[in-house]
Order: sequence, then structure tokens, then C-alpha cells
Amino acid sequence: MVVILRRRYIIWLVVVVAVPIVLAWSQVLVLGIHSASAPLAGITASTPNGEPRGFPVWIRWTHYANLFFLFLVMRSGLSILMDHPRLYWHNDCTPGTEWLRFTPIDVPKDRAWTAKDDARYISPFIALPGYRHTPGMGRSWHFITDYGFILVGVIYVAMLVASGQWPRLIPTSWAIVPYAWETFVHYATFHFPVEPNGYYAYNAIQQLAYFGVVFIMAPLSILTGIAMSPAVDSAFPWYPRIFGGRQGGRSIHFLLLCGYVAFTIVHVSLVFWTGAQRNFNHIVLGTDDTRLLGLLLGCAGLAVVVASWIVAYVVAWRYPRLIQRLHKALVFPLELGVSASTRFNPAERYTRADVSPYFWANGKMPDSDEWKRLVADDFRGYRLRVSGCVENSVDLSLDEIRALGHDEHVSLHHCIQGWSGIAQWGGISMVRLIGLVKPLPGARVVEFISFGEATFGGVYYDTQRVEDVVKPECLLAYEMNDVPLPQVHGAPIRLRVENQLGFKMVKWIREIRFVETEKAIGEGHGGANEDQEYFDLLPYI
Ligand SMILES: Nc1nc2c(c(=O)[nH]1)N[C@H]1C(S)=C(S)[C@@H](COP(=O)(O)O)O[C@H]1N2
Ligand SMILES: [Mo]
Repeated sequence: MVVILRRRYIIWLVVVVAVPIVLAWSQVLVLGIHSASAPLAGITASTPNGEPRGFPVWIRWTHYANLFFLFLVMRSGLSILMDHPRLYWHNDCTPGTEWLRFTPIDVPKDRAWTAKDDARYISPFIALPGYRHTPGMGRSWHFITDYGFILVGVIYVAMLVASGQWPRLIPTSWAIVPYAWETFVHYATFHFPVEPNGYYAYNAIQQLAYFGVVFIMAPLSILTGIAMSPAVDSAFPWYPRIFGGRQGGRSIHFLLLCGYVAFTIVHVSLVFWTGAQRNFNHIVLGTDDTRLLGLLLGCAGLAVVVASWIVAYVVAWRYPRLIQRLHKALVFPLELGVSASTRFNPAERYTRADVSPYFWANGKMPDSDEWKRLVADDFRGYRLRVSGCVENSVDLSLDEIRALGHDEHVSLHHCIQGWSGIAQWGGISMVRLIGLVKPLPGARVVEFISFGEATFGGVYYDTQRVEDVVKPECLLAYEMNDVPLPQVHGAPIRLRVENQLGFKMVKWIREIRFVETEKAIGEGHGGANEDQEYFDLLPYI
């Protein structure tokens, strides 16, 4: 895997790592080494009501369950990351402006290079499910295991507070800062400090590290994850801005992954360095002795974790439909709420000044003879057929569509692969079309059918719930950035539906049908990607 970090960030990284180490060495050379093991205020061997602090059963099991879920979350996150292996600090994803990338490829300027072409391979030893372009399955695993990760975190924090064990992690005095510095000076200059017995209390750096992981990193991971959601970003455009936009949120989300990996490496090294048998007995058995049993059981527990990766890999490739269904079962109730609620109506107020200089293109251009004839004739022969469960089927030429009106907005596009871009879209709102064709009461779903092919053959199509197409900002767009829709972006007509991911926005639309359910179309999962690549039916996240 190629990793390219921009030079200015390499310099920053070196400075951030080197400066404290140089300071630590200077202090030791000038002043000598102090003891860093003085007890911290507020940490005693027992709680005020006399119970030993120790490691009660809830700490031991939430520690293990967290490890189990966090690794699955990280592994599936890597599969999603590699589908657009570039990270940015701004809303547009202009190639060449990324601060970090995992691909050697400079995007070619002389030929078409879609976002899907840009996806990279990642080994299934590292990622779940691994290989190339598997964001559908990656997302299903990511979201299913997120539930476990969040649930365990909530139980852990609630118990930490309820049991009075919280002073283990939450600093109660600023005195921890000089202690932490002294401890750092010890580690950085290879003077290993006298460690407190972790059964009762931690050293200052250890305490701050645990505090940081539980109370800063984990919540930030959840919040930056939410900042990538199209439904949230289009309804509350101020929210992603907190993190520097969707790409800022995505970059921070990735840096937090690096943080968990770094923490795990240091944590595990120190567990072994400072007395593996005693430490394992603490966290596995809850006892404070040096038997071998805790270490043995701990290693068995880790073997189960590794086995879970193999099982997840096999299930992802053998029974992807099962995982897609499980994902749907877990999030669908929430999604129906989003769909029904007007609070989640897209309400973006981007301006033309925000329009991205570069907008990735995706998908296979249509190449049928019929399509070529339409292009040759500048779409004068184009007719959009709208039919199905409607009172009034129509065949509309482009001029007739334009005559229906002009609605427009400037919005942030969210691709499932991770990239985004801001563009102006002009066309007719779906509400206008609905007024014309008058769907019958049974019509719950709208099917959009393309001239183009899907990734693995067959016609590209996708569906929308009627609740979503009547929301503002749902357009049949014939214009992008104030010019007629370019061919690569879906000419003559494409769908815009800003509260969902890009794959729902069918380009090169040939036909629209109002139907009762998506279950009778294609393989019944609501779209070509949902059928073939196990994408989610209502991707608001
Ligand atoms: N017909 C068709 N429409 C499609 C696709 C496709 O492959 N075929 N890709 C989708 C995806 S994944 C995205 S992100 C958007 C991209 O739109 P753009 O090419 O204008 O950026 O189009 C969507 N519409
Ligand atoms: Mo996409």
C-alpha cells in the first residue's frame, strides 16, 4: 500500500514528535531525573465506602467487548476509506489537493477517470471485507458493529459513574499535568518510572490516555461519523462545518483511527513491559496476583477476536445478502423516521462562490446506439416517459420539461465512496412532475431508469420513497453550474436528492415509473447497486 503524506504535514509531524522529546532530554541533562511516581490526589486504594477499586466484572467484560467491536469497526472503516483513497481538509475533492493519499495515481487529465476507477485494493488481512471497491459490505459491517461499540461505551461510562470508579479516569486536579510531564520525561529518556499498581490507580500519562480515548476520541469518532451523513449535512449545514466540512470530518475520523491504533500498540506494549501476568489477571480475572491463568485466558480471548475477523470475512463474501438485511433491520426504523420527518428536509444555503473547482464523475457512460443517436441530435429526439401508478402518463421532450419550470439550489454531494463536491443544480422539482402525472394513492415508490449500465451489467436504476421526492431540493436536473448538464454528469436529465448518497441519483434518465413497492423490480432491493453491491436502500448516513 502506498502512503503519500504532503511534505508540509511530514514536517509538522516531525516537529510535534521531536519537540517534546528534545525538551525532555534537555530537562534531564540540566536538572537530572525526578521521581514521577508520587501518588495522585483523589486516587485511593478503595472507594469512600470502603470497596476495593480493583476490576469488577463490568469493567472486564466491557473492556473485552469494546476490543471486539472496535477492531471490526476499524477494519470495515478501512475498506470504505480505500474506495476513495484520498483525504482533504476542504469540501471539494480536487485531485492533487489531498493532504494524505493511499494511491500512487495522479488523476489523468487526458481521459475519463471516474471515482470508481480510483478505488484501491486493500488486503482482507487488514480490512473487512477487503479487496477492491466493496463499500456496500464495508458500510454494513461498519454500522452493525457501531451499534455494539456505542452500546458498550454507554454501559461502560454509566457504570464508571454509578460505581464511583470514575476518578480512575477523570482527572480531578490540574496536578495531573506536571505529573504527566514528569512521567513523559521518564519514558522519553528511557528512565522507566516506578509504576503504581494499576489495580488501584494509574500513572498520570496512563490516566490521561485512558481519559482521552474514552471521553474525547470515542465521542469525536461518533460525531465526525455523523458529519459525513447526507441527511444530517443537508438538513443542518452548520453541523459539518464544526469539523471543517464533510471532508474535514472524514479526515478527523481517519486520524482518530490512527489514534486507536497508536494507543493499542503502546497500551499492549506497556501491559507486557510492566508485568504481563499481573496485568492480565487484573483485566481478565479481576484478581491482583501473578498466576498464569489470566494471561492464558486473555490470549484465548484474543484468539476469539481474530477468529471473529475470519468469520466476518467469510460471511461477508458468502452471505453478503444476510449482512445487508441485518444492517437494514438495525437502521431501517431510524431511517423511516428521517424520511417521514420534515426536520430532515434539505435546507442548504451554499452559494455559487462555494462551487467546487472539481467534481468527480462516476458510473459507466451509456453507449447504446439509441443513446448515440440522441447525443448526435443534441437530445432533440429525447422523450422522458413517466408512467406506472399514475392518472396521467406522459412523454416529455426536453423543451417540455424546461417549460414546466426552473428550480435550483447549490448543494453538497455525498458519494458512498467518501468524496464530495459542491455544485449548482437547475431543473424541475419533482413536485412539479408529480402535479402533472398525479400518482395514484397506491404509489409509494418512484423508480428511475437510466440509459446507462450498472457496474456488473444490466440497466442502472434506483428507487426513491415518495416522501423523499416531495422534499425540497429533489430535482430532475437539466443544468449543472448554470450550463446544460454535461454528458458525464448525466445529460440530458439526472436526479438530485440531497439527503441521500450519490448512488441514488440516477444519471442519464430514460424513464420514470411510479410503483407500489421496489420489491417487484430487479432483484427487489431497490436499485442496481443495492442488488449487485449490497448498498443500503435508504442511505441517509
Ligand atoms: N446511470 C448511472 N447513474 C449514476 C451512477 C452510475 O453509475 N450510473 N453513479 C452514481 C454515483 S455512485 C454517484 S456518486 C453520482 C455521481 O454523479 P456525478 O458523476 O455527476 O458526480 O451518480 C450516480 N448516478
Ligand atoms: Mo457514488
